[in-house]
Amino acid sequence: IGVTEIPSCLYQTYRSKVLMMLPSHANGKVALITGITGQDGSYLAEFLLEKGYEVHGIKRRASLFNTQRIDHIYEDPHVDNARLKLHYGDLTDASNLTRLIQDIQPDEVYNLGAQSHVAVSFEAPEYTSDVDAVGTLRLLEAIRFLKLTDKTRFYQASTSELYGRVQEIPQRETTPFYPRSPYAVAKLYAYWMTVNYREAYGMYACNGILFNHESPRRGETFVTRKITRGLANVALGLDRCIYMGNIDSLRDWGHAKDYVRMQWMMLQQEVPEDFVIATGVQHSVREFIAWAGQDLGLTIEFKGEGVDEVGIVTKIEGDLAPAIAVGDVIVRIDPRYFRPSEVETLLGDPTKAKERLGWVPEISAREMCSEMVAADHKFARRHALLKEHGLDLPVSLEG
Ligand code: NDP
Ligand code: GDR
Repeated sequence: IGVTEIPSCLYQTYRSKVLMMLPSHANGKVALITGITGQDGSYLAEFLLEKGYEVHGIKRRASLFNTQRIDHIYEDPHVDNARLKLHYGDLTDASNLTRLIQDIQPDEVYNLGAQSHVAVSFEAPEYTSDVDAVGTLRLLEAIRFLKLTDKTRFYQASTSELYGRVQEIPQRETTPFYPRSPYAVAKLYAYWMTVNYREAYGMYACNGILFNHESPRRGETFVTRKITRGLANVALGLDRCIYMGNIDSLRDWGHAKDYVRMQWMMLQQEVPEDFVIATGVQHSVREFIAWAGQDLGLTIEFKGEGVDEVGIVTKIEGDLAPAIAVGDVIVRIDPRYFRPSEVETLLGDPTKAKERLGWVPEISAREMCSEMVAADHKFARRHALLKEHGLDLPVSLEG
C-alpha cells in the first residue's frame, strides 16, 4: 500500500508506522515546494516523499500553527535522515527565496504558493499581484542568479482562470487567455514569465494549466468545501443554512490527488512543455449542492429566482439529518458572494496530457463530493458531540 492511499485521518494515529513505510533510501533528488501547507502542497509532499525525494517546503510565519495539512508527514529534524524539511519564507521576500534556493540546491521547484482565492483578489489586488505574479519572478530570478538554470526544473501552478471570459469551448493549451480577476491577471504574468525564462535562458520551466481541483483538504471558503462543510453542519443542527453566490457557475472539477501526480510528471519529460489538466466534464455549483445533499440523505430542490432563489429540503432519507425537517430552507443566495466580474463557465480539454503523458484522472467529481461530505460530516459529528458536552471546537479543521 502506498502512503498516498492511506486516509489522512489514520496518519494522526499511526504516524510513526506511516513514516517507517516511506522508502528508507532517498532517491537522491531534492524538491522545493512553495505553498506546502496548502491543499496541493500537502498532497504533493506526500507523493514526492513516497517517491524517495528529500522534500523542502516553505511555510509562512503565522500567529497560529498553519501546518495541519502536513503534520502527519512532518519528521522531527533531530531524527537522522528526516526527509521533510520546513523553512520559514515568503514569496514577497526575494532575499529569503534566494538564500533558501542557494542552501537547498533543488533539482525541482514546485511553485504552488499563492494568494489563491479569486474573490479575495478583488479586495487585495496589489498583494495578490506581489505574491502570485512577482513572487514567481523572484523564484525564477533566484534560479538564474544562482546559475542553477541547467540543474533546477521549475513547475508553475497556472490556472484555468487564465481563460476567464472563454474564447473557445473546451479550453486547451492553444485557447487565447482573457483573465477576469486580479488573481487571474497576476497568474497570467507568472505564466508568461515561466515561458520567457524557458525561452530566454533554456530553463526547464513549465506551466500546468490546472482546472479546479478539490479534496477534503480544500480551503473552507472555496465553493465545494463551503458546500460540503456547510451542509454537514446544517444536517447536524450546527447551522441553519448556507449562503451562496452564483450557483449557475459551471466548473470542471477534479481531485487534487490526481492533479499533483501530473505536476510531477510534467517535470520528468525530456522537453519542458505546458499542459492543460482537467477532467473534460463540467458541472454547476447547483448540481454540486444537490449531490452533497444526497450524500447527507437530503433531497434539495431550488425554488424562486435571482437573489430570492432558495434551496428547500423536499425529502429526507436515513437518520443522517435528525436536525432537519421537510420544507426547511437550507440554501440562500447572498449577493456579497457575487464577483465584480465572474468566470461563468470552464471546461478543459486534457487530450494533450492523456496522449503525451498517459495521464488520466482516476476520481470523478461525484466520487470526490462524497469523499468530502464524509470527511466533513465526520468532523461535524465530532463538533456536535463536543458541543453537547459543553466543550470547544478544536482549531484544526482537517477532515
Ligand atoms: P491553497 O490556497 O490551499 O494554498 C496556497 C498556499 O500558498 C498555502 O500554503 C499558503 O500558505 C501559501 N501562500 C500564500 N501566500 C503566500 C506567500 N505570500 N508566500 C508564501 N506562501 C504563500 O491553494 P491550492 O493548494 O488549492 O493551490 C495551489 C496552487 O495552485 C496555487 O498557486 C493556486 O493558485 C493554484 N491553482 C489551484 C487550483 C485549484 O483548483 N486548487 C487550480 C489552478 C491553480 P498558508 O497555508 O500560510 O496560507
Ligand atoms: P474559483 O473557485 O474561483 O474557480 O477558483 P471557487 O471555488 O472559489 O468558485 C467556483 C465558482 O463558484 C462560484 N460560487 C462561489 N464561490 C465561493 N468561493 N463561495 C461562494 O459562496 C460561491 N457561490 C458561488 C464562484 O463565483 C465561482 O464561479 C479556484 C481557486 O482554487 C483558484 O486558485 C484556481 O486557480 C481556480 O479554482 C482554477
